[in-house]
Amino acid sequence: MTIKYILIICVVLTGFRVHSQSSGDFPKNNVVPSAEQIAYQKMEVIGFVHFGVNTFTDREWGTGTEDPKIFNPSSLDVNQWVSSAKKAGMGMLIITAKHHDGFCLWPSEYTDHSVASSPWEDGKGDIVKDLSEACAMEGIKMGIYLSPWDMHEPLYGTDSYNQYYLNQLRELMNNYGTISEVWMDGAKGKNVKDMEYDFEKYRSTIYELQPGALIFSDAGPDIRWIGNEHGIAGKTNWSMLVKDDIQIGKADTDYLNTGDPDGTSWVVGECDVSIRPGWFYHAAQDSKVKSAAKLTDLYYKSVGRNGTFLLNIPPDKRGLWHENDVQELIEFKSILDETFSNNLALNKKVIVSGTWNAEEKYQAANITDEDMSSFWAASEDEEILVITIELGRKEEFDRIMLQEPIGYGQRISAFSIEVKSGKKWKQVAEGTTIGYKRLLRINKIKSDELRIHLTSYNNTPAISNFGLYLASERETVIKE
Ligand code: FUL
Repeated sequence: MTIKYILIICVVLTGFRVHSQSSGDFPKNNVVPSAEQIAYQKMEVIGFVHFGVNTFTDREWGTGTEDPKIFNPSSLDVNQWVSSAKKAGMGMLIITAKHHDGFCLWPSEYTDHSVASSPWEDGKGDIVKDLSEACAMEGIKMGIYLSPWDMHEPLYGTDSYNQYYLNQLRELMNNYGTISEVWMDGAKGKNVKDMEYDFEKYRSTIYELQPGALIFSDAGPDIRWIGNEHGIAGKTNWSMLVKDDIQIGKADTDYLNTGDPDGTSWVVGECDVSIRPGWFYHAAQDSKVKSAAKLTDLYYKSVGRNGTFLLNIPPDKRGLWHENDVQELIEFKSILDETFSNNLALNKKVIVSGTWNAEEKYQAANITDEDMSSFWAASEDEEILVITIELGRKEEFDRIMLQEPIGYGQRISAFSIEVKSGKKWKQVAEGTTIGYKRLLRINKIKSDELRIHLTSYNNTPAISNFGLYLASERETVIKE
């Protein structure tokens, strides 16, 4: 072979390589989450803290006429909340800095209806500050609930109230370190003065002062209400939404529950629920704390359906999370750990019919490596997508986990799972969306081989992780 031919071959080969590299990266969908939204979803479980004058009046909604002197927790200890939250695996705590009654848990310059007028710490205390310091110490994030509806503030109902709300937002966003989520509750009583909230300005102020914060409301823009207060996402749950037409407080709850496959913005669903019947502490509910098994069931219905689980634990009149609540929380975490600590599919063999651009980076083995940053991507235009997992020996299992690499968008809208039973294949589960995480509960079965069929998607599908587990016996609910 002459030098000339060798050169031509080299050029052609290099050319091919360059071509395959430049087209090598798996393309993203048009609608994808921000880095903050991905980090938020990975937290999975978040704590909510409803605390205020209602704790002392035994009410769920106050009146706005409460005397601040009634706010007097006898042994408030935010470290007890934070350390319990940490033990329960929570990544963030969101506090009701101001609930609908207008009473502020920090000494706001703009009202005397706050802890500054209470006997607690002789009016010199600041619960938001204490909590932000405790969270920073334990390495968990903090979020703020600041109710737009304010029953106490005389300006409410006038345009000047927007400025009052913005002033309080500025205090909270400026003085308490990093705030990771701001909760804008859409609730408002009947026969309340009309009030046009300037949500646009509220949002721009939050982003200006806390650029990494995510804003929650019915309409996002970053996190959306899941449409119920039971902690339950739709079995179909897209993280996309057409949010611009949604009116806070008047949203279509079914729409929020399932999201929208044609949505134009990424707005993750957050599933809020209280560990007790009420959001605030009532001694009469000490015996009605949700059991660890019930909380586990809700984990499957929130995190296991591509949402986050926002669980409220209200401090009591002492200012502590009640022993009953803490006990169930810790047990809940221990059940999850037991169930999910032994992934029977870890590093097991995966067989697929093709890989995107035949690139090693997107190889099938990424599905069973428990690494969320690696994934398998299907080859383009392939019609029938089957992933086979060989366990190498018979294993007993009843829980299945699937994850998509959501940084590339949410793609899959139908899948089914079969298990080899003798010489036959038996379908054990089917579903629609996957997203960040999909958990499936099936009856206990023994097998050494499974098949995942991806049957509908809006773009070439990809799977980040597949897991297989045997549930802790302390889980009582077995089926979807
Ligand atoms: C609702 C409020 O009215 C409840 O009191 C509670 O704060 C819940 C989380 O949101 O809209």
